[in-house]
Amino acid sequence: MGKFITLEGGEGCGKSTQAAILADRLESLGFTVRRVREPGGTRLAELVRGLLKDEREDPPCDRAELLLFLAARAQLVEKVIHPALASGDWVVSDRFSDSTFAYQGYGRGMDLDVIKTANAFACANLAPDLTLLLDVPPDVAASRMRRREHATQTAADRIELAGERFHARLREGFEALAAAEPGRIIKIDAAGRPEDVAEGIWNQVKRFL
Ligand code: T5A
Repeated sequence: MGKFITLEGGEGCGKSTQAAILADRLESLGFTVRRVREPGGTRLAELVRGLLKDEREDPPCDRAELLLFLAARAQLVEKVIHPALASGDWVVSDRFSDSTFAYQGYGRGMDLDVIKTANAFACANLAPDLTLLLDVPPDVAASRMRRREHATQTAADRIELAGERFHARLREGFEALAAAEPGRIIKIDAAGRPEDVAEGIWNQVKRFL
């Protein structure tokens, strides 16, 4: 089996940037790497992603939101992640189950035990070998998001607009998840330059080589 690495954190913490750097570095060492994002990564899951991020006229209620994230995950695990790991490839995922606990559990206030059971079913009990939790102070994340919105002329999506208190609960949620599983979830200071953050990540990943 290959290794399954996930990157987690709040909005604008730099996951996508770091997922790309990590995948490139692993590939340069000869590993075959499948890079995916959640929600997304298959045609069906990308369609669900569009609904989750952008549906404003009939936004999903909390239970529907949870089930849509899990439906997208089930499809990604079945069609992409499991086959890749089984053939010995590495998988680097931009978000996975911990986001559901943080956003739908701590953020929306849904029952964590319900999420645990439903999530285990959705991903057939697959858990990452290593999760890198990118931590940035909220003001740094907010200014990165503003800069990106300005540069790409895009607007914040439905979840990004959930409000300051929601995002503060997420951060607490991720902290609690990391404290509960210190062997798997490693917190990385992600406020610095991309190359410094990448080095912190690499120091954790290289023990799996
Ligand atoms: N969600 C997801 C749930 O609610 N439940 C779930 O179960 C799951 C799986 C996904 C949304 O869905 C939610 C969470 C999200 O709200 P998304 O668009 O994938 O939506 O959102 P994010 O995952 O938050 O991804 P983002 O692209 O918004 O943020 P990233 O990937 O963390 O950040 P990144 O790398 O794109 O960087 C943001 C900006 O900062 C710059 C980048 O160039 C970019 O412009 N940057 C830095 N600038 C300075 N220093 C650094 N070190 C920098 N690193 C990046």
